[in-house]
This record gives sequence, structure tokens and C-alpha cells, in this order.
Amino acid sequence: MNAEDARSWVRAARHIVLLSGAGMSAESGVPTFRDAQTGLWSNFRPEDLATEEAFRRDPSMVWNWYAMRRGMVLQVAPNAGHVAVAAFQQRHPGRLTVVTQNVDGLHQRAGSPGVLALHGNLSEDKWLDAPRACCEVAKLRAGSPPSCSTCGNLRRPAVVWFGEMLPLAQLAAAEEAAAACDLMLVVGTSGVVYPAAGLARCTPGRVVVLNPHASDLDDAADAVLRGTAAELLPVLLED
Ligand code: BV8
Repeated sequence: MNAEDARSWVRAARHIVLLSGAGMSAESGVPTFRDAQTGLWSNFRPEDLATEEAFRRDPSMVWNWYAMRRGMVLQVAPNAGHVAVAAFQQRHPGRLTVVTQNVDGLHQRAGSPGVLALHGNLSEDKWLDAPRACCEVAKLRAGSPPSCSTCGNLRRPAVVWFGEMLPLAQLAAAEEAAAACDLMLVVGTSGVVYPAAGLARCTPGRVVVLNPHASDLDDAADAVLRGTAAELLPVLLED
């Protein structure tokens, strides 16, 4: 099957879910989780840094890793893949739902409405421990990370770390969309992180994987398109 054939599936689909991972943003210049880490973090697997335990063990190292990623994301722009998805949604309101594992906000910046960000958002912070009466953002003590100037409660990135539960509202809406769709486009994900990858295994809809390399979800796919997000999505989603 090639992109042309898959286009007929897109045309015939009443409701589409686009499940995206880090590969969706690769052509914008955002490294994937598989890509080698650089600098201070080159000896760490992302999975080892993106945990509460790692943050409590060395808050400034993990905070600075996120600060580096935030800085990088501000330097880049949505690519032709993000733009094609948002344009399809503008042309066909309510027909495509974006469910993303990405915390970079590039789908949202491309103009996609109602993005279900399962793993949170890199540009937001929250309190590490349940906030006390003294924990006011207005009274933060500067630092990496900033903290409550009274009790020392730390600020942390508002992302979902490994071992943490996903935001229930987003997860429930994503499961509902996956159960109701007749086509799921799985774009730029290795398909190893759950429960996100499970959506592609549970959907009754046809599953099309878009990935230049083999992924853990190829066996769940009705079709696999070997190519990149920015190359394939404009073709696939063109009316
Ligand atoms: C939880 C935010 C429980 C932070 C992230 C079932 C089975 C096995 C394990 C588990 C299971 N259930 C739970 C687990 C444990 C764990 C898990 O899945 N572990 C894995 C590693 C085995 N899951 C969890 O911990 C989840 N929480 O289960 O809580 C619970 C229950 C009750 C009460 C309390 C707790 C939380 C998971 C979320 C973790 N947070 N991100 C941050 O970003 O810092 S996950 C993070 O890693 C990303 O968000 C993403 O999800 C994942 C990386 O995967 P991908 O996005 O796919 O990226 P990757 O680099 O791997 O691959 C890129 C792909 O793109 C490649 O295939 C490549 O070929 C392709 N590509 C490259 N270029 C392009 C391209 N494709 C297209 N175009 C291109 N140009």
C-alpha cells in the first residue's frame, strides 16, 4: 500500500484519530527520544531522567534538562506534517482528533484544535508536592528549579513522568475517540510507551503506521507507510 491508496481510506473515513509521537516533530528539529542525548545528559536515557525519582535525586540536573528542551522548542516551528493536519481539521471540523505523546506543543502551535496531550506540556510548571497555604507562584524563590520561599516546595515541569498516571480527562477522551474512529493514523512513534501505544491496539478502526523505520506497532497496522511525517501527511490529507 502506498500513500495514494491510503488517501482513499482517509476520504472514506468518517472519524479519524491521529496518534503522534516524537517522530512527528523530528523534521522541526526536535530530537526524538531514540536520538542520542547531548551535553550534560548524554549519559542518561530519557526514561531515566523523566521520573519523579530522578528529579528528587538531582532536581537541578533534571530541571535544566527540561529548560534545555523548552529553549529548543521555542526555536523551532511546526513542520509541513503539523500544518497539513491542522489544515485538514479546518476544512473538516470534528472529523480528525489529534492525540499526542508530545509535550512540545507544536500541534497546538500549528492551529490544531482540541489536541489531547496525553503526556502533558513542556511549557507549563506545577508544584512537586501538594501545595500548602504558603505555596504561591507569586512568592517563588528563584533557582533551578524555583521553589516556595517559605516551605521549599519545588516547581516541576507539568509533564507526565514514567510511573505517573496520565491526565484522566485526556486519557478518557483519547480512549473514546479511538473506540469511535474508523481510521487511526499512527505517526512517528516507536509504540513502546503505554497506555498511549495501547490505543492503536484497541481501536476498531483501520490502523495506518507512518514511520521511516520499523516500530512496535507495525504488527497492529493494516498498512505501513515508510516515510516521514512532513512528506506523507500533506499527501495523505490533501482533499
Ligand atoms: C503509567 C513526558 C501507571 C515526559 C513521557 C505496559 C507495558 C509496558 C510498560 C508499561 C505498561 N504500562 C505502563 C508501563 C510503564 C511505562 C512504559 O510504557 N514504559 C515503557 C518505556 C516500556 N508507562 C508509564 O510509566 C506511564 N504511566 O503507566 O502509570 C500508573 C497507573 C496508576 C497509578 C499510577 C501510575 C507514563 C508514560 C508517559 C511518560 N512520559 N513523556 C517527557 O517528555 O520528558 S513518554 C515519552 O517517551 C514521550 O512522550 C513518548 O511517549 C515516549 C517516546 O516515544 P515516541 O514518542 O514514540 O518517540 P521515540 O523516540 O521512541 O520514537 C520516535 C519514532 O519516530 C521512531 O519510531 C522513529 O523511527 C520515528 N521517526 C523518526 N523521524 C521521523 C519519524 N517518524 C516520522 N517522521 C519522521 N521524520
